[in-house]
Amino acid sequence: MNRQVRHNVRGRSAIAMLVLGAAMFSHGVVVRDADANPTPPPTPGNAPGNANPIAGDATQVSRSYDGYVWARIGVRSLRDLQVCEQLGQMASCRGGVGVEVDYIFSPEAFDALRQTDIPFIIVHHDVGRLLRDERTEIERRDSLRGLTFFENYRPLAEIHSYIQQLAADNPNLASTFTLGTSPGADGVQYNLPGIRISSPDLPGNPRSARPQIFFNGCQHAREWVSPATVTYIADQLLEQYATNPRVRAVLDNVEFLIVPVVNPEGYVHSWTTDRLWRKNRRNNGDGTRGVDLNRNWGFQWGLNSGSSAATNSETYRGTAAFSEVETQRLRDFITANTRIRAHIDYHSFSQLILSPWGYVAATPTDNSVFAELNPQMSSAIGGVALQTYRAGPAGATLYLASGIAPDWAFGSRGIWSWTIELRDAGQFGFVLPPDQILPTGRENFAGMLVLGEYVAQPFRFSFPDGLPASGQAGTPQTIRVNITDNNRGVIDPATARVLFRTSANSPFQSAAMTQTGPGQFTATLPAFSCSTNVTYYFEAGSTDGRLARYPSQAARGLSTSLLTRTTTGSEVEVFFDSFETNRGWSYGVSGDTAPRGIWQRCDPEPTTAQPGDDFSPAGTVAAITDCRGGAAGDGDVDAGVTTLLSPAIDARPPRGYAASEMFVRYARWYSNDRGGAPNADSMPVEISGDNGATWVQLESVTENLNAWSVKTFRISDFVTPTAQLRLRFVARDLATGSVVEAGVDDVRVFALGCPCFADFNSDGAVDFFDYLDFVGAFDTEAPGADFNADGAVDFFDYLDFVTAYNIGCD
Ligand code: 0X9
Ligand code: ZN
Repeated sequence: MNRQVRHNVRGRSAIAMLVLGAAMFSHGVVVRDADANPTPPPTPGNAPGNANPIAGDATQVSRSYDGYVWARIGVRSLRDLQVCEQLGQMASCRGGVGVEVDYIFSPEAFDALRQTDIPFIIVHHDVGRLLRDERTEIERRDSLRGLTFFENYRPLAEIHSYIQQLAADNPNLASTFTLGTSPGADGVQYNLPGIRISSPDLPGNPRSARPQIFFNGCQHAREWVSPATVTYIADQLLEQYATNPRVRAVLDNVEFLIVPVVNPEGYVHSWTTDRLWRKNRRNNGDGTRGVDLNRNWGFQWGLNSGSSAATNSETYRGTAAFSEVETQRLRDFITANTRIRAHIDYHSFSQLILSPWGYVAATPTDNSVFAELNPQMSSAIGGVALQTYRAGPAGATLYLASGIAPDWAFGSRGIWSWTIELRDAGQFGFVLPPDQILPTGRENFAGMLVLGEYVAQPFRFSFPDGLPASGQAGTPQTIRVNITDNNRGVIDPATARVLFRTSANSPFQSAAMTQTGPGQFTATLPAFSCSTNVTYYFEAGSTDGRLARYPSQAARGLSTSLLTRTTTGSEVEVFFDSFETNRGWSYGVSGDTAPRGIWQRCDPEPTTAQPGDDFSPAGTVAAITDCRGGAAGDGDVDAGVTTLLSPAIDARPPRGYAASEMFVRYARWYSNDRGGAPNADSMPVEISGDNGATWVQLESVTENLNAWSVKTFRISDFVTPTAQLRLRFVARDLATGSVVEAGVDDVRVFALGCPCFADFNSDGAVDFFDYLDFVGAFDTEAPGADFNADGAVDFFDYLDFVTAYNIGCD
């Protein structure tokens, strides 16, 4: 039905299309190639002018989208998606249930959509008009005097001659190369030229040894800003080499390989015939055309989640991995150039930076480079014209797509590889006005420079224990750092250091790292006072004077390029019981069913299942399920449960620590693997915030350490830390014949936070009510008014309180 509808529309607007076609020819937008090259298709290797747009397919007419509606669908269900797939053509980089997806509908299909209850908004009422307006604007710009290359969209031949010219103008820095040719379905041999850019040889640093970065544009024909952007990047690398020290430093250490159009036949088709064409032009032999090149790569190729086996689909993956000449040429090129370390495949639209994986909603096992660079590229791009480019793993951030270029590059070749979706965020989509080419190019030049600087730098950093997000007040913190060669890096160990500061206005201070082995260092952050926010980064220099940093853009003032660490207070104890005295625990409660092995407070005698000593360093007593020794099964829990129940504990944050987190910690012993029916039982440990009315499980102990083990829990993860907190340990022998021995010692409740004594009423805020409360306490000489804790309530308490109050707390 869909096809039928489209056919009718095509028939109805044939005249309009002829007019449009004639207009195109007479204005010379497309025809320039054909004029220059009117007869047979050019031969392989003949880069510019190789695109004869109308050769080989006499039946082509420009496809009209007159009256077609571009709508943004709120896809609520798979059913909504199926209906839209039936009726329209996806015009979106986003897809899936629960998100907005753009579709283009013929007038008839749009009527049908309106009959459904599927929610949508109209983005453009008449796509045909949008495309005509675009064409008019391109032609108007073409007729302007003094228009620069990047102020207009350019047909294939112009892009190719432009990179030829760039190379010719910059012979020391640039040369062209080709991936070979790709025979078009239209009979034209399309060349796949690219440009190679790097500084001339330097002493000890020949071009031929530098790591390479590969950029390609235009896997998808209609995404015109993509080839424009990568051509702009080539242009600006050459343009800025002499004046921009960052560009020069990158070109001194990296070689760029840039191929603007990897789907040339599709690109030409989008100029001459169907502006919204996506795939290549493969004749599928069933009346349909085109394979989606970005579903044809040989890594996780062929998954139905993320590609289609249907030839008429926009994401048709082809008959086999690398079935298409275009992807074969790319594969062979990447495989042959073993120095390629990084790659970006530029697309439009949606403003996204997408790292692997695309075929699954997961990150690779080693995601470190992507985790470091994604946010830095995003903020570098955002810093140029305040455009948001969200960054993340492709499958999880956007939608699943299998057989895509970056998955193959990273998964099969270990190349750090991204998809970047360029402008815009959905207003014009693929039909991005030409005045946005330059801004898109500029912001993406800044983004790719982050990658260039990363590949150029002499070292990579890694952290075997991870990076701390917090540290304790008053205690220096040591971090293990591994520094390995990234690009000809020979480390000068004296230069390895950590830099830190505690306020954005103060300069960074630094501390030298200590070398502990080859490529192994430790960095130590000094002690900070409670609640200090520390920002820091790492740096190391090579013997040839180059610096590497982690995060790599740390010195460039990007907010995403500094590590942060908060400083927490030390533990402030509010309850501690080592069981040396009787603090009111219940050793067995009513309702318990075990006849033997009941909890006791005692100095335990050893068995193979029971400790011979308590846990406390000083002291001898613990809570134990029957302290008697002997054989393993002597005095163990038998035939039921026995409960150790705490008294009510005041677990509220202490005065001055209202904003703290409260924790409970205990040492416990558990053994259930020493006799018959081993591992058949478990010991629930539960917590109550309401004096035992209701209980929440902290843990269910099954590990048979046959040793004391210390456990810590944040109370608020389970219950509110109230004045009536209770704990219970339920030792059970439910399986017949198993040996169960349990013990508990050194139960502690403590606060972790930064003291805030000015918060006199302990409501978590320092405000005028604290002042009133203090003055009230002071006037009545209440004990709390002894603010400096010197035993007397006097004027010095008042002064100290006012000082603390004026400083306030974070
Ligand atoms: O679908 C694609 O190939 C890319 N989007 S586009 O609209 N330019 O065609 C995105 C591929 C990124 N990878 C995943 N989404 N998994
Ligand atoms: Zn694309």
